[in-house]
Amino acid sequence: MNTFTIRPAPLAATALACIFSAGVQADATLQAVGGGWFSNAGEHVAQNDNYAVGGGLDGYTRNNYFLFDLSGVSGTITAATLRIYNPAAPVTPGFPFGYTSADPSETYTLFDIAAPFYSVPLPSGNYVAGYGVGSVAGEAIFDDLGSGTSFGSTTVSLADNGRYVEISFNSAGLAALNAGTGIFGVGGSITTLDNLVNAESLFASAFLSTVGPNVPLLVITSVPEPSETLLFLAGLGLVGWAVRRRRT
Ligand SMILES: [Ca+2]
Ligand SMILES: [Ca+2]
Repeated sequence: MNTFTIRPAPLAATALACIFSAGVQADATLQAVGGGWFSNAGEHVAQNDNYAVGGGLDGYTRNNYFLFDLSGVSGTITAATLRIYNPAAPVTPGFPFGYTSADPSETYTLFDIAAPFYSVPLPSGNYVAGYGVGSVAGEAIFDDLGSGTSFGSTTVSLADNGRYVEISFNSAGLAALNAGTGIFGVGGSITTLDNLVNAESLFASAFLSTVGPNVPLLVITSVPEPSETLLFLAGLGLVGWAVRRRRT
């Protein structure tokens, strides 16, 4: 009986499988390099990196955005999750924070940015210029952030205060990420607002500059391009050929 004999062929196949799986998949976590809101009145304050979204007691509605630098990402992105921190405390006592709504839950949806409004960093170090109340260009950006192709959505509630809200990118979102180079932007909107002047908001009191270690993240999984995989397999083939030659 040789039941416990380890045969070389399966062993080699297992080793190759381990090398191959380690070679084809990689995870990367990108920190947001920008973020903020545009109001339905077209306002965006360049230096304000508060990324609150939804309806406010001031009667304005805000859509938000996040920017990530994809320049260090290679291969094809097969999965991506946006993780956005939602505060459990106000930045100033008495201010709204986190999830604020009379409704038990709201829906937060990610959207494409059809007309990119961000660019290389401005002299201020910011990627986005300011727009005043009544700006037609700012209103168009607000609309863009909350309409068009959806990249994914999630249901949020009071239970999300003090934690990351996570949204998985759908196939359209993944396609956009893979088409993106350099700075990539994604818009966000609460798509379950009523028509009343009240607070139905998320991420209130959340500022990129103050969330510190809880900075919004884009967690991605990628695999090498087919050409990279072919090179990798070609490399394995050469190793196998060399091993065989040494045995002969
Ligand atoms: Ca859009
Ligand atoms: Ca609502």
